[in-house]
Amino acid sequence: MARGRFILLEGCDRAGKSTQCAKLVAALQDKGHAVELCKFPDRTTTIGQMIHAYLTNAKELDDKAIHLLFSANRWEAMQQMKRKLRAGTHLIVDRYAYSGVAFSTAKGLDLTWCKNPDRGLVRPDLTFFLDLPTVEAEKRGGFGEERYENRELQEKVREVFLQLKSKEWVMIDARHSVPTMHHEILKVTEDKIREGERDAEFAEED
Ligand code: Z5A
Ligand code: MG
Repeated sequence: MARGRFILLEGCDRAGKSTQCAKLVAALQDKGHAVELCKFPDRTTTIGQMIHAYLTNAKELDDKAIHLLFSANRWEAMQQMKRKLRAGTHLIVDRYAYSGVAFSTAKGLDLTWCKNPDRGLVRPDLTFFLDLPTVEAEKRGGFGEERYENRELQEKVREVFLQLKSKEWVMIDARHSVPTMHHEILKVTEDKIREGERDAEFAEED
């Protein structure tokens, strides 16, 4: 059996990551795949509740302390994510370590220091980056409700994201409509899943 694929959707605020993750999970389920959604921060855990209190301005925390909590929130999910991938379940992941590094670096922390706590986490097989200019993000629902939702920081975050960009990232123009983005994301994801299945077949033949 092929290992599940780890498909990551990263990107700017309000770029439609959660919308596209939900549509991708539903479309893959309809096609008979075992697939689950993971979202970071996962606000349901004890660590996630601390992060939520910080993001909604109910709690103040040192910049380094909150950075480490975001990372710990990924580490606490790690064993379960690995188990699911080994069992053949595809994981659609809404934000991950790139968000951690982009936001904290934009706030002024050192880039290498920010990367260190996430070293060793399971790596995505495919990363989409949903790119949206901040002026467009501001026009979308809910912008401005949480701590980081202001233009100056969001512009810096986008700059760091683009600095982190690798040639493997699939860039998605998030100014496009929801169905247009979905069509592209689904196609590339299905290609990646087929590639994994083919690799597993070859491994069995060896
Ligand atoms: N953060 C961090 O600092 N460190 C970390 O390690 C991690 C995160 C993991 C909360 O994250 C904050 O945590 C975030 C980064 C930081 N800070 N900020 N800013 P979150 O993931 O919980 O944030 P969120 O509340 O889900 O917002 P989001 O991710 O920025 O939004 P989104 O998922 O990209 O967009 P959406 O919810 O799908 O859509 C937003 C709105 O736009 C909604 O009204 C949609 O109907 C609309 N929309 C969606 N797609 C479109 C298109 N294509 N056209 C027009 N309108 C659209
Ligand atoms: Mg979201």
